Amino acid sequence: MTTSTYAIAIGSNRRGRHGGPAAAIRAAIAALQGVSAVAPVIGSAPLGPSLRRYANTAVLIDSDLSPPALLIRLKAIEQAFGRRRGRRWGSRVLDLDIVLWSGGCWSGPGLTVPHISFRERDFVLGPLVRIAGDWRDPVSGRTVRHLHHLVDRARPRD
Ligand code: PH2
Ligand code: MG
Ligand code: MG
Repeated sequence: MTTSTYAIAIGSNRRGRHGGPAAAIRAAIAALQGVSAVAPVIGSAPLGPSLRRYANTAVLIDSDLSPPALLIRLKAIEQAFGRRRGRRWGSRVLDLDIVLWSGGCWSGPGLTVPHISFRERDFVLGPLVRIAGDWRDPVSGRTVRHLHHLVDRARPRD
């Protein structure tokens, strides 16, 4: 199978065996294979019920795996970091989400690529634009740079 590229969003808002959220993210990047680009780590306000702030970033990885095979790997890493199953959007030691795949779209049980809500999420697009601004979302036809511009402009400011 030919190698493809994935954009992976990484988030953490709970201490785990590696330390706080930023340390968990650094350790997760070290655990991933084929990393070709790493975005800066940002702090972000929680979206959803959790009260703890998140650390977020994004990476690009080259991989021969299909989207569902990669998802199995990502879930194994999440579990090795101490992630527990729990409330949807509850606080978590590590969240690894497939955002984009160079192969385009994938839809199967428990996995939709591109990620269904990445277009509205500043905490995904902010880091991602630093490493993949020209990547074109196959669903909307817009580049990551354009999508980031749209959420950034929509964000309320005081
Ligand atoms: N992830 C969620 C829900 N809410 N909020 C922020 N700021 N960052 C996240 O990574 C995040 C979230 C579900 O995966
Ligand atoms: Mg997520
Ligand atoms: Mg996830």
